[in-house]
Amino acid sequence: MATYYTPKSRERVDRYLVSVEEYAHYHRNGYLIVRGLVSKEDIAELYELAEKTRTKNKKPARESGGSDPLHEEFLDATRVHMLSRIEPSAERGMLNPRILDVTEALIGPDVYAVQSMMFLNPPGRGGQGWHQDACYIKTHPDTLIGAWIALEEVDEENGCLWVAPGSNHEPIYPPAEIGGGNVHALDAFSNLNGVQNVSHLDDEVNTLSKVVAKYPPPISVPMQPGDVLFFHSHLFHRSYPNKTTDRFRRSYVCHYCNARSWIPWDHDGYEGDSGNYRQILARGRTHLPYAEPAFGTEVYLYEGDDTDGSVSMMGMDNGMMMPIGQKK
Ligand SMILES: O=C(O)CCC(=O)C(=O)O
Repeated sequence: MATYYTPKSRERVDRYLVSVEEYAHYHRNGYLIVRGLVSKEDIAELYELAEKTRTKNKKPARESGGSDPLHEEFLDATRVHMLSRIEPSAERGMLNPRILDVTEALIGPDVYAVQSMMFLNPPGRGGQGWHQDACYIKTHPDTLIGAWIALEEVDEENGCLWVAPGSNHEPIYPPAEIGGGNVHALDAFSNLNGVQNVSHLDDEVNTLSKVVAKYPPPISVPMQPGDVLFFHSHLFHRSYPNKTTDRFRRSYVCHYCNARSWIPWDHDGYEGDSGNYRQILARGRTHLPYAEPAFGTEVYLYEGDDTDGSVSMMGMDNGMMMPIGQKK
């Protein structure tokens, strides 16, 4: 007998409900901005963490990073990865229920929280050239989504994000330098050619800029604290260095995927086929390995019986589809 699975999230008074228009906008354009999604209190907690991180990470020694365009950025601690594994407030930020409400609708119902990055971007620093996130974090099936949370006002001056609307419909372009990298079904394409210098700030050397040029002009995404930009992992996006002399650009960026995807990535070192056991199950349920929140942040998992109120559709001899309910 079949087993049905129709998870329903637990109700909360502050639950964010995604509209049909928002869903369609995300899938059509590859991004969705939800204004004021994260409360002032929750932003204040993340801002405080950004400040703690910034003051702790001042001036590490510089070494040559070879050809990696992100190397200097890490040395200068303009961004710090995976604080969610060591800081309770970073875990709470990554598992923010209202952010998960949106990811549940866009890529769920089952959701893994995969990665967190704290961006500090002091004056003159930061920025990342055109790239697609699924090039860095592969998921099978391909379900990765980013959530970019503004911790303060961000605009073109201090280095907000830019997106190329509609470019989410492109495949992932294989980085030539690493022989293709994390690209799905590369051999199944006739003309998916390698690209150079992905993430490089200079469009002359970052050849993904040629793909971006096929689309209408990219748009900047100015945001206020608490606004969240959700973006598809195939979407071409970038940021510029902070051009101001007196402002930071603090933001918290997290990645999620459907919790039925394999994830050959665990950030701390690839250890084989699957890093799923390091990914936190944040919504729904999964048949795959998963981690629980290390600091006890509450997550709203599916607790029902698989057969609860489930209905499937079955084709009938007369050509109609008929709803049927069946217990296992
Ligand atoms: O915030 C930034 O400057 C870049 C972030 C980004 O591109 C990403 O998270 O994929």
